[in-house]
Amino acid sequence: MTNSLILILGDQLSFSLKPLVMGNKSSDIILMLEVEEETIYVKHHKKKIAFLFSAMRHFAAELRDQGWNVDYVTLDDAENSGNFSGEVRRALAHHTLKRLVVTEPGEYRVRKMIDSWPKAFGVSLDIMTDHRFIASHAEFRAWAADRKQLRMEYFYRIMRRKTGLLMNEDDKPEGGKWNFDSDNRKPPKGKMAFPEPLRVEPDEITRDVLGLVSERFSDHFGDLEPFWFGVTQIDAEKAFDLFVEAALPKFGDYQDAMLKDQRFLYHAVISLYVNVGLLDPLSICQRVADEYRAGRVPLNAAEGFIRQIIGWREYVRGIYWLKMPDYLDQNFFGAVQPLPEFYWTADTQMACLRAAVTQTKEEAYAHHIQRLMITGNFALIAGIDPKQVHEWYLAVYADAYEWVELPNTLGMSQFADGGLLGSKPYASSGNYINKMSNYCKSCRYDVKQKTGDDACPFNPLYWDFLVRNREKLKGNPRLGQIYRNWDRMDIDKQAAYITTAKKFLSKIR
Ligand code: FAD
Ligand code: DLZ
Ligand code: SF4
Repeated sequence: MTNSLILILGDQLSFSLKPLVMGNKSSDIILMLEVEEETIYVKHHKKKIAFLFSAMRHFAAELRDQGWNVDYVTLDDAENSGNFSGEVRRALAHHTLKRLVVTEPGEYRVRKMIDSWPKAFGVSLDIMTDHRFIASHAEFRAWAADRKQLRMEYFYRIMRRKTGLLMNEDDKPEGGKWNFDSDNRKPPKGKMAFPEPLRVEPDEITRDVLGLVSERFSDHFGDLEPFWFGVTQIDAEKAFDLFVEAALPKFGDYQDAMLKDQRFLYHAVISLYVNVGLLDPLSICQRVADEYRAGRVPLNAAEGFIRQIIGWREYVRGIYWLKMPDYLDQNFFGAVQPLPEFYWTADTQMACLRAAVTQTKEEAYAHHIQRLMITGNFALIAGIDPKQVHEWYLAVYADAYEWVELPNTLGMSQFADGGLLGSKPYASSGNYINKMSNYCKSCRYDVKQKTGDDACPFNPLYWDFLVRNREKLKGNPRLGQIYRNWDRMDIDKQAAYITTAKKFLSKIR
């Protein structure tokens, strides 16, 4: 093989990458780049930048230990041009190489950039499949091709069969059902003990990165310290072990629960590691299936976890690559309101939103139901421009990369694709939040009040959203009963809902 420049992107920190397995340590050069453009195309949370840079630097050091020749460009390198294209051009010239090898990138934007390089730089380019995913783009396209509705559940069954995870010898799902979601909706009750995710003390490499981030990104959202994320494969595996031992048995039962003083509950807090390659998705699912077979975790927990990874995670990636680039501009409801300032400041009297945003600011983490039913739900029913909502989610979470964030935000949470991902919008009144959390107990608003100045804003906004978008939603069979309830409502009550909603909306605008 000719000598090659092997580019490894920030979310490709896996030793199993095909270019690494196939490359030649004595003749190839690995290129890793810290570039300004990637940090500011949305202004990422400080903790997210620090996590990525430190994980990249640790990975580069491990590659060097393994005997690779690594060209690592730091952000503060005086020659750094600030973007992938400029740095690849510089490296090709500097190392006098004519062949470039990359693993397919996660994001469409980066793919377009890479596709332009052979012509721009006069090199041959080999884009290798990212085998860390279970379904290839071609497989997903083939599955999607002859379907009117692309429901995750059916795709998930194919992934179960393909991987053999939680399958019996006769090719039937373990426990006789594919999905135990209905067992995963217990509200939090009484005194419960919660494990904490692994916290890793920053080492010298991380401390250097923290210095750099604090100096260069002081105007970005979020608290840089305390910084406790793991930054190596070993750290990530320890974090996963801790989750499996301490939280996984209850993961299923309380997946939808929310508590004011418990930020992680029984969630894994591993998405940031999986998404950059420090944990392998299939291996962790195999481990969870083994735990079930050994009788250490119940089926609803094991199935619930595996579904998130080989179901949802693979499915949203498939949707992203199927629908980009048009997907970015979807806005089914024509929502145009700006993102309220409290998404950045947490300065709101709504206790649920205050808690979710404060936690996001401090940890660069919120669990799924906070993202979907608090920040997402509010943006949906308040009519916020879905692109602004998307850019917020992409910036503020340590695990956010467009391929996974966009379908979750624009599709699942904002219904901006008109129902490709979900059969109905995830819109709810305060009642759902009150049932699944303890936020309402300490809120200035009253969740039981439907209208007036003290009413929980989710209550009138919920109806205002449905009424405002009736033309678009009236054909949805899952909303028929809800619209009938509205139509049966006393006209004064209807008017009070709409007036309260409009008054609230004008206040936050
Ligand atoms: P757990 O609840 O413990 O779940 C275990 C794992 O399953 C996660 O680590 C993750 O890898 C996977 N997973 C769970 N749900 C999903 C999902 N819907 N899509 C993809 N993977 C999933 N996840 C991201 O990884 N990056 C994002 O940018 C992202 N943005 C989101 C935006 C919105 C509006 C919503 C509603 C969800 C988003 N999710 C995103 C999905 C989910 O919220 C996170 O994966 C999860 O909260 C991560 O925390 P955890 O590791 O504790 O997950
Ligand atoms: C998100 C991110 C950031 C903040 N910085 C870098 C970087 O400096 N270098 C890098 O290789 N990748 C970075 N990333 C990830 C990329 O933006 C991009 O999301 C992935 O490469 C997916 O295509
Ligand atoms: Fe949120 Fe409404 Fe409950 Fe307050 S009362 S915490 S705004 S759901």
